[in-house]
Amino acid sequence: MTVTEPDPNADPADEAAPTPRPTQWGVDIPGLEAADLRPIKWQMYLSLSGLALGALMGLLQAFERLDVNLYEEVGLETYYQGLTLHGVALALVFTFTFGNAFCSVTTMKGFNRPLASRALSNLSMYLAWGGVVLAAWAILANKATVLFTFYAPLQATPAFYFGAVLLVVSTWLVLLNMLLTLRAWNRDNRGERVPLMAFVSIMTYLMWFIASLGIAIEVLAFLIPWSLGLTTTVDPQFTRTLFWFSGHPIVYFWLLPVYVSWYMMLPAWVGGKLYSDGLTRMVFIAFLLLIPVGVHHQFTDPGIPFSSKTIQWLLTFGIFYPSVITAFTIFAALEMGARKRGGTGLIGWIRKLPWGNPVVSGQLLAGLAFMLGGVSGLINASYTINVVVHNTAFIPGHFHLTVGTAVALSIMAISYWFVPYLTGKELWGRKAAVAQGWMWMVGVLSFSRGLMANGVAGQPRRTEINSAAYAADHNWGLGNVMTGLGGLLMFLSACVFFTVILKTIYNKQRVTEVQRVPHSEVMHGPRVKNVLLDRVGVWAAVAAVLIVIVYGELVLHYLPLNSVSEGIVLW
Ligand code: HAS
Ligand code: CU
Repeated sequence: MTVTEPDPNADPADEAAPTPRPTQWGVDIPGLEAADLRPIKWQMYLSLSGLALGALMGLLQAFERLDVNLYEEVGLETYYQGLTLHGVALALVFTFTFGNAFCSVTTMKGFNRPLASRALSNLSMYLAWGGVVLAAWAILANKATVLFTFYAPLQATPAFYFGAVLLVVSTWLVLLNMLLTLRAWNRDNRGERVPLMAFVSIMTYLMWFIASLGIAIEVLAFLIPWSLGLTTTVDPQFTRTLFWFSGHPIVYFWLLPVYVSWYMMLPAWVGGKLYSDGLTRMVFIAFLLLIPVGVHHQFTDPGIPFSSKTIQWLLTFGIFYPSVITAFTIFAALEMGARKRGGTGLIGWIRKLPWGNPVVSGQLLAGLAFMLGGVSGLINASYTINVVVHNTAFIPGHFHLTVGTAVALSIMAISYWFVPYLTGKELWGRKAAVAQGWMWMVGVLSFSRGLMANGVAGQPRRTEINSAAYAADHNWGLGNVMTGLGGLLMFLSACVFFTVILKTIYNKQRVTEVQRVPHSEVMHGPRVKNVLLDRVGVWAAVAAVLIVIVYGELVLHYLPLNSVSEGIVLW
């Protein structure tokens, strides 16, 4: 199998130039070899392992809402140990390593060349696996039941924090590799606009790199020395503030790889076009600039000045905006594609979208769920209404529509293209894959509705409800059943997903044609004069200045530190 797309760097005079060395099944990036894809494939396998473990814990949580407690049966000590596994496996492992794999490929496709350093790709993959094994051991040994936010003064064993560090460093190495590739590409293509697909991938990782510095300082300067016993006390409020500095943009680090797919691939899959090159760049730049909004997770925290809460509350409404542009852009692309396929009417065209393609239908459903996720995000972000929903079941209701569906269901749908791309195996069970997306969607609508209703009725989040003495005084029965049954359906959907994926990986039938990274056509742009939009370094500098202003104000009000808390172990 050889690559059929012309190599733009090839000398046109040299007709006989050999096509780039093919991989074992042939992919569409010139010069790419199987060894370049191997670390990417193993990042993806780690991601899927995270999803599997997280989904299993989700099943136990769904049963808990139905008053069936299975934790001891599977060898876990407590509900909270299961919840920690669930959060870490899904929010940190599944998402990060998918991004590492997927954005590496989209960067290569954008630049039409392999990443600059195969060694860095390999190192990133080994660090990710090493970190996850360390942290998983700590949690499974019940030495780190600190939930995915690991708030001090809950204190985990050092292995947990070291594992988290390695996983984060793996993402930094992916960025480094992207930047080296950008530099090499710039050298060969002086004066040209940075290809959009590469640009949005790099912006995703640049945003995350800057955002991750909060957690890096929290863990390296405070939590690790404290859990090693080198220091005895920490300031829980300050470490929490560092956590949320990264903890808000982390949700965009989960989301933006999916946005890369929605912008750069979905239009191609449905036969539409991406509306504007410049607007797309601006959306990703906005996510980079509006990093400092983490205090919207701390509206009810004491010790954070009202001024900081107000500034970050306003900026939170700013960060809502690029997602509204995204909704507009994606709808435009979908409508264009559907009308070309004969779709008519104000909304009747929706039926003409390629619903039979699991890669598309899963992402469409994920997008629909995200509209509800976005609305509930606005509810959370509204300073005064936050008091009603904060720390209630409403919040997991919100984030299972966002990360739990917009992101997770999109990743599952993308996998139906990506796993065949990485393995050269034909997708097994298309119809089952389509059904899987619908099962998830129906499941999450019931699941999140149950949580949100109960949250408004005062049900706390992160609580083993069936053993709470006060539960009997509340009218939470229906909500719990909706949550429990919805969660069960989501688990069954995950089972179908893994059946399809495993059958694909072990499929004897290889793909028969060159595997392509879908690439949207753009209606408007890029224009030569908009070159400022490509300046990765300039935007990083502007983002840094904004962060210093916004968090500088907070830190100046906050200091001196109040390090009074020794570590506690509640489990
Ligand atoms: Fe959030 C808490 C506010 C987005 C995740 N959020 C959380 C937590 C998580 C989370 C995990 O202001 C809990 C953390 C914890 O453990 O404590 N969130 C927002 C706002 C947005 C938002 C304003 N959240 C997300 C995303 C997440 C995520 C994205 C994960 C990926 N969130 C909050 C606040 C809190 C919070 C407060 C703290 C609450 C508290 O008190 O603790 C916005 O970014 C949302 C913008 C979204 C939109 C929707 C656009 C719609 C699109 C779909 C287009 C349709 C398509 C399909 C493609 C404006 C783009 C069409 C299909 C057809 C068939 C036609
Ligand atoms: Cu947030």
